[in-house]
Amino acid sequence: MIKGVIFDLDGVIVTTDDCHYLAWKHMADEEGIDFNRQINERLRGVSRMDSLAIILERSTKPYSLAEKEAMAARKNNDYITLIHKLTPADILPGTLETLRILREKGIKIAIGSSSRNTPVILKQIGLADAFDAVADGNQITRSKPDPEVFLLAASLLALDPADCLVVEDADAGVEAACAGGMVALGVGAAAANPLAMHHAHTLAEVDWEAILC
Ligand code: B16
Ligand code: MG
Repeated sequence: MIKGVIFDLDGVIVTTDDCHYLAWKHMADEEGIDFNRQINERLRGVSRMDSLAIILERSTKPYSLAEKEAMAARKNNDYITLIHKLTPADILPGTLETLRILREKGIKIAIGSSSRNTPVILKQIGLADAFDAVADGNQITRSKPDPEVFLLAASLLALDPADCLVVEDADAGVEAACAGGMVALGVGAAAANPLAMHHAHTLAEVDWEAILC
């Protein structure tokens, strides 16, 4: 029986795809590295340094760890400028109604995000106090597809992972949920993921009665 729902943030609650894309693109252009929206899709749910490693697949130049950290920091500075423009209008369709339904049913709700910018994003969209627990990239050492962030969210909710459902837009996140012994609802880019037990294009389409029964 589902007692808790753990939401991924980027791509599920709010769309930050463009902010990530523009910030990585700026950094890649400065370094003369080929980067496009197709490669950006591979960064979904992946940590900042793992994202940089994917981008550097197109570079022949050897970068030291210090240089890589500086590149990631440059990207993040641009990204922070962009996410400070987010407002509650950027909350994805069906999100607020979903949170209301789950609260009404007594289901606990949490965030399980790879993003170290989770606190800023939640503040910008006015949902800083909307969840019973927040697990994010600041509290974990292993990024999705490792289940660490979702296991942390379940433990913060004081729930058994088997009693939690994870909502994810990334294949790496669906994999992480399954590896943690949770069922997944794939949305957006993960709407057709075969590992997810439930599927929907957006939260607005989800039949919670059917999922929670
Ligand atoms: P940051 P999620 C993920 O968030 C994004 O999908 C991914 O593209 C990003 O690289 C990662 O957060 C790290 O983000 O640089 O802000 O720490 O989908 O797990 O909510
Ligand atoms: Mg995501």
